[in-house]
Amino acid sequence: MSSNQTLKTTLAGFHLGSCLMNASGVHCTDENELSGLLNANVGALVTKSCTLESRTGNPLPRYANIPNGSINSMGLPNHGLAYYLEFIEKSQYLHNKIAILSIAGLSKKENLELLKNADKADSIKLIELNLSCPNIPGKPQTGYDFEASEKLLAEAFEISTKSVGVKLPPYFDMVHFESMATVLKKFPVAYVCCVNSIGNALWINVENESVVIKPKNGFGGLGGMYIKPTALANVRMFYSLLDGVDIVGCGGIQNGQDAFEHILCGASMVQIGTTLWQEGPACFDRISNELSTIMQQKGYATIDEFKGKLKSMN
Ligand code: RRO
Repeated sequence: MSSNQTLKTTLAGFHLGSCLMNASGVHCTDENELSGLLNANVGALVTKSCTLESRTGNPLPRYANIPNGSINSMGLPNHGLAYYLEFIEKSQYLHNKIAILSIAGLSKKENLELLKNADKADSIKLIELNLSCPNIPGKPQTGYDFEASEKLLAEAFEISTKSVGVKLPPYFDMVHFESMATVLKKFPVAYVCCVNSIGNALWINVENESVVIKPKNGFGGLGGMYIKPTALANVRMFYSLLDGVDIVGCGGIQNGQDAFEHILCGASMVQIGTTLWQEGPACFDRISNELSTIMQQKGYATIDEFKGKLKSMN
């Protein structure tokens, strides 16, 4: 990295050394993976979304790499809240990075219980409430139900004294962007992460005329290159609609240019999912270098100089 380019950012008031981090679900389910992120070139890390008790998740194979992307139906496999609380407690004074706890209860009641328990842990500074898991058979994505989202957030912000951000599903309709923004404006959300995988996609292996993952007859969350334009649109819309709320961009970031585009749309931080799965934590060095080079070529010393500054044509 060139010495006068910096990828420093702030997220929910926390000053971070880099605007890159993992996307929840990738390289963050067990302690080994999480430790790998503590040692990686990231400004923050987020745990696998957790439930109160551990879960084995959906049957294998439940993740497949596809050309320039991924499809998954993991089904929320995780070690349970206590495991992630313990990891964050142990690592809180290490490595100068913030560790974000991601939670994804299977009901409002479970989400509130997760928040109540996390509230007792001093080491927890920031929580990502996942409103968008697409892979639990029979459970809709909360973020597509605006009334349910509002009810959950009302009680969540009543219970929690922590900073709480939300991870949203992708939206595809202007009315839906506005409906969710109207809900979010009622609460002191610490940040908004756009987007989770595009739910219930289907990838086909033509050679054997088969789906490529086992759960849900092959339906799963799509990640990678295919979702970048949708992710950018979501980042841009929520950046515009939610004045002053930090946006975290996630979706289709394979290289420094993709990260640059997310920041140009308004992201303060970017999460890497599919690329991290495929390359491991070394991807953060590569993408940091590529982003710094683009910034240098364009004469930007900090990300704040271009964050949100996407130009319109009129
Ligand atoms: O575990 C999963 O199946 C999963 C989750 Br919780 C999520 O939020 N997003 C995703 O693509 N997979």
